[in-house]
Amino acid sequence: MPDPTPGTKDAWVILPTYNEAENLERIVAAVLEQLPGSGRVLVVDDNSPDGTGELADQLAASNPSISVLHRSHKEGLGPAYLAGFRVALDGGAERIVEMDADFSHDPAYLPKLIGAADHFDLVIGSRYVPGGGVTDWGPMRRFISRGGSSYARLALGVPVRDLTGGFKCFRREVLEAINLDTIEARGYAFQVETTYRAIRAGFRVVEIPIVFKDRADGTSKMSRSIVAEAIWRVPAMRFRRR
Ligand SMILES: Nc1nc2c(ncn2[C@@H]2O[C@H](COP(=O)(O)OP(=O)(O)OP(=O)(O)O)[C@@H](O)[C@H]2O)c(=O)[nH]1
Ligand SMILES: [Mg+2]
Repeated sequence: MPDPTPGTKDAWVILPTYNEAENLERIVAAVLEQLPGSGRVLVVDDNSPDGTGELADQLAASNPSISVLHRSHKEGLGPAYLAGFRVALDGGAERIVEMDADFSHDPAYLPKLIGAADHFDLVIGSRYVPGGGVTDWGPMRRFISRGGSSYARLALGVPVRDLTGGFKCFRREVLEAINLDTIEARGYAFQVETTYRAIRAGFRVVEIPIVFKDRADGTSKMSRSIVAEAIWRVPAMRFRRR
């Protein structure tokens, strides 16, 4: 039977944070504003030196829709999301959203992203389909991002245009099926790997256009090692036995 109202299944938005004190309170509020009453925000903080974790605790103390997962040290986005996925699945989440905490991913897209998961198993907010894009990035960053997505698409032989993006909504069945325990990727490769595994497992994947904005506050955690990891890990995924 179809859902009575689209996009109202229990949705958890996971916000990984490392030194996002300048953004946290505003991003959490902006996310909750876009979610139905049953929606939740889970902040996954890797012991940020700037106090993001304590700030998140304060927000959680005053709002039952907010929870915080504290991890002892910075390990990259992948392990933070994996820990967050497990908490969300244990908590009964039906839809699990990945999203940056730095306003690069506009919370206004959330209803569309989550709503599309009524008809698809994985919804990708995509910079590289018609209507999507990137603002504020210089030519080098654009080149790395576009080149990275094309590289991954060709190496894996899948039709997805934006494989490295991190604004995605999974139905819980996907995360239950793709064996989270064997995902080791930490950076962009993590985004590629979750999408690739979903496709290989036969799930329906769709891209909906988003315009990605450069962060206005706080500092980037993008590094050469994150790019390097993606370069070797992505082709390795294809040859890995399931
Ligand atoms: N928990 C946790 N969060 C992280 C880690 N690395 C990055 N993040 C968060 O993941 C999100 C994306 O990281 P960014 O630093 O914005 O990376 P990016 O979007 O590739 O880089 P910019 O566009 O330059 O901001 C942000 O919310 C970060 O705070 C990490 O090691 N642990
Ligand atoms: Mg960012």
